[in-house]
Amino acid sequence: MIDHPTLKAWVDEVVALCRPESVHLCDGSKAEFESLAQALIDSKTFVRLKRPGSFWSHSTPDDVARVEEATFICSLKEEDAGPTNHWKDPQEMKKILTPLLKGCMQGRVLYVIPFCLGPLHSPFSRFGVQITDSAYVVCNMHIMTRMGANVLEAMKGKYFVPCLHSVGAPLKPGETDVSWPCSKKDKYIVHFPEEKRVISFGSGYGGNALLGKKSFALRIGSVLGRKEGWLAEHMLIMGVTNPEGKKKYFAAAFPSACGKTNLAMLKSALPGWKVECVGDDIAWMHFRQDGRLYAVNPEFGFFGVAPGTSYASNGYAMDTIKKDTIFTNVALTPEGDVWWEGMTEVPPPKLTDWQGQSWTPDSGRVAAHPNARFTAPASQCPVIDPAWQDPTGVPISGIIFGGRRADTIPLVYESRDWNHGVFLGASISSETTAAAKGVLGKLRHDPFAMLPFCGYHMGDYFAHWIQEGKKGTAKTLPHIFSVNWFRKKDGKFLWPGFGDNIRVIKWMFERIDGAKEGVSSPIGILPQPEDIDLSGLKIEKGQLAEALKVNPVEWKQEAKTLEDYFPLFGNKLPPEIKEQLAILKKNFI
Ligand code: SAT
Ligand code: MN
Repeated sequence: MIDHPTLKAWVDEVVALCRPESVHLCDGSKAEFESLAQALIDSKTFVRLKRPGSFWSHSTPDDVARVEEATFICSLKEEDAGPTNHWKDPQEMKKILTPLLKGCMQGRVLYVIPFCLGPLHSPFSRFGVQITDSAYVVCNMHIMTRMGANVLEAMKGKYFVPCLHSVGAPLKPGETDVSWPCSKKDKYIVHFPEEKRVISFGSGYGGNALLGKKSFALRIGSVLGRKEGWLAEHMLIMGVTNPEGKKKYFAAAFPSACGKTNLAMLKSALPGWKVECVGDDIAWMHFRQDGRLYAVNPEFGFFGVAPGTSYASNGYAMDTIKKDTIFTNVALTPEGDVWWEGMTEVPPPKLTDWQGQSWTPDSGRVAAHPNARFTAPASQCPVIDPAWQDPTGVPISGIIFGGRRADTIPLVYESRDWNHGVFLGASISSETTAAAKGVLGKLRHDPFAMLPFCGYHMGDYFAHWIQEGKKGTAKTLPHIFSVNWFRKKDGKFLWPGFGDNIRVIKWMFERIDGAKEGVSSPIGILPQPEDIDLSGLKIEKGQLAEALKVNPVEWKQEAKTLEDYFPLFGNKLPPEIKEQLAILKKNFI
């Protein structure tokens, strides 16, 4: 049945351990999706929406986000996981996982999903196979990855990354299933970087269960990238065209739920400027012989944060999700449509909330979970870039690093060179969001927005970035920028954000072209305030200057915070980063 000896052997092994009732090899067809969706309607996991091909589902309250405390990098040596990851000896971890996996799929179907990250015949793409006992996961994987019969065919004789997933909720004979099966007790998201394997147990939530995404494309991907000489990054990819028709591509790293999807599909507030989307979450990037960096999006869909998404904030996302979309943990309207906070100014008078309870605006609680998600095909995005599936990738002219910071970090500045840019990436801090379980709004260091996603020692990761930069020249390397859309004064945002961010991107575009001078400052190159195009924008006088301000008191503190943080990486901290930190400190004496 499975014409791939290694795959067949692995499936047999998992069947013997997990004891499913049956095995289903996914072909990726529309008919398959439809029949699984029907089964999910029958088990009350899905409710069919009036949007064509779309479904509503809601999880249990304990399975709504990534579980960072239960995420492990089980490298052979502890020091290879580094100080930012949870580590356990692989053999020890297997001793924990094997009893949990034993019989864990009883009464369930074991689905085999062959998938490809990246365009099917690209030299940069990689194969994986996910085994899962969740039809909900299969439906999401249909949207998020290239998967099924043609992938299995292309995978013949080739290597694949085995990704094993179970919701960890075996069914006893005769027991009826719950609408959101998951383990109440044990959750483990485990990566074995040397074996290049993933085992995820106990959760059905996207980031924990769609293993092509964070687990493979980032955690295992970053390990592969280091070994093979490329970069797996938590970055959106977007194409920007100016009024003269000149186009440049940018990659931008922001922590989860900080507006990557909105930036990737930005609707320009400046006439004549256009943004097109290659990807909204992950970039796999390679330097080519020409010394330029090229990016592919390993994914095939968007798993975006729903709350806050509206025709005002991201009309293209709203159009993307008009059909063939799975909604998880949003609210349901009596007409069979969806709603979430921020979608409309006035909420509907009556809803079913994300926990399945009836809701009215005076209920005193949110209708949608703050980390509610939509899963939608990238091809449905009205501004999907024509080159989004180009097997060679798109050439990156600018890299952007950002976080959610109420103070200190100016709206935009540029690094002096590549190594300084790597320092900017390494220095990102951001307020925590609902994308991960835990406290909200707490400032934490999140280097390169990769804190939860780097599959190896973060100090080695910084060194890998420095090393990769040697493949280009000052002429061919992308310019590196830092942005902060979230700076506040007196509790109010200083910058309007969303479609107006094109004004900042325009400055970057012109900097790359050598058309704008820039002002040298102790932290890097700032725009002259008149170089940010404010035409047509109602903004209070002095507000831009405030957003761009470098406050020495705040920066002394920032330098001190970084000085306290970087020793975490011990002798793996590259001298280039130490040098950049010393320059920053010196500039503020
Ligand atoms: O849930 S995901 O991990 O896919 C989203 C995110 O946290 O970036
Ligand atoms: Mn993400």
